[in-house]
Amino acid sequence: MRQPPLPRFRSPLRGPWLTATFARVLLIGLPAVIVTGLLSYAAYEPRLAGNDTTAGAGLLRFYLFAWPTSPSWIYRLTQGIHVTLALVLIPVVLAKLWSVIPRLFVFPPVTSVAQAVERISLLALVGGILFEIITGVLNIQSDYVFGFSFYTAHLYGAWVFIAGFVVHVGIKLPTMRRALRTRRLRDELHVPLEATEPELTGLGIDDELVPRSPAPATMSRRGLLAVVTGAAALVGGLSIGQTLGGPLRRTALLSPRGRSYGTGPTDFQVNITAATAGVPPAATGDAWRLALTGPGGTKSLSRAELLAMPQQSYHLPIACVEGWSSVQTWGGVRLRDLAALVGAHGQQVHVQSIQHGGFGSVRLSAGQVADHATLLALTVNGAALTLDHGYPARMIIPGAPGVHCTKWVRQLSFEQAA
Ligand SMILES: Nc1nc2c(c(=O)[nH]1)N[C@H]1C(S)=C(S)[C@@H](COP(=O)(O)O)O[C@H]1N2
Ligand SMILES: [Mo]
Repeated sequence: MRQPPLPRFRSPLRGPWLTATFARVLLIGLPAVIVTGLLSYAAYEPRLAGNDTTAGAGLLRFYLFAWPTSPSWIYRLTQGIHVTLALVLIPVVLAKLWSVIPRLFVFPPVTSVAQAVERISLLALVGGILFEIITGVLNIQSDYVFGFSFYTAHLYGAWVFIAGFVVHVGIKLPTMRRALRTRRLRDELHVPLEATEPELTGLGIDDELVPRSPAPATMSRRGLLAVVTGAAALVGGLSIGQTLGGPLRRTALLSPRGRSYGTGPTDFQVNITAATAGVPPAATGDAWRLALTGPGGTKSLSRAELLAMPQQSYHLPIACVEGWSSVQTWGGVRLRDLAALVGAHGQQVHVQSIQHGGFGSVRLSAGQVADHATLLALTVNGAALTLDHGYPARMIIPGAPGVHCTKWVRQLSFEQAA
């Protein structure tokens, strides 16, 4: 017989129904976070050389499909959901962890093989989700404080978490459903503090969550649910503005890149400034030339020559992995027109920036090169690009993650699609 929890966990609110109530929210929300997260990985076009530098990823470097260029807001949507929903769910995750704390202290910890599997899956689940929350939040706060790559870490962490999540749901789904049948949420919302009693035991559902010697309630169950819901709504409310953009950007108080930047036509956020990227101002001056290479040879174009080519303009978003996005009107030359100048048709491209390292190099798929709206942008909102937004020229690719919209482009090498 397993020992019930230690007496120090005395909150009368803990119990299988409460845990199952949080679980139900996570069961709906977390799969959406997982799917949009895996889509975000796919959006990086990891099969193109150099785009995914995850060391030793092996099977984890999966390839889903060529990331589409249409609709142009696709990554803005998937990554907006990924970041905002994950942030909103943090209070629910913490509340659910709090509700099951006594389980961590049950002794002996393991009495059967099935239980050993459950315990290990819990380790992956809890460790994985805490790791993903910490790396994710630090990333959107632009604090790349760890000594490893965020992408690598968040991807490995995701697979550990997903494995734990799948096993946990498989084991616990029946328990959750039985526990949810023990009370109705609607009824519970009418129970005031004075009438708040511990959940019933002896129903054969997770008795160890219910305290043996409960303390008097200091908060009703509906009060706790209101606090958690309120916290989730607050986090969501202070974050969503960074994805929606426009005037709402000012409300994104939790997002460092979510607020306004500069004035005039180029008043929108800058991810990494030219100074931070180590782009020497001289390299972007009048001597700058764009180098093109392709099967038909090489070409070198000045900014004036680029401006003399047919110009297109499109209203397209930059959608960063960090969750923020901004939609601007970009003007410039079609990438496929540049490809044609060096005899490239149906080829992919290696984009290189003046910036060395960092996000200064990316490969775009043949589909991205061929899209009519993929631009080498020279202007934004009718004005010349500013240095921090990528002057003399930057990539703008519909539907792609912001990180592929390389700034300070110096070379475009068209190559045979892999
Ligand atoms: N050369 C270079 N290009 C870059 C980056 C960079 O650091 N270096 N940052 C990328 C990222 S992560 C994003 S989200 C967008 C942001 O564009 P913005 O700074 O104009 O808002 O630029 C992309 N292009
Ligand atoms: Mo980004």
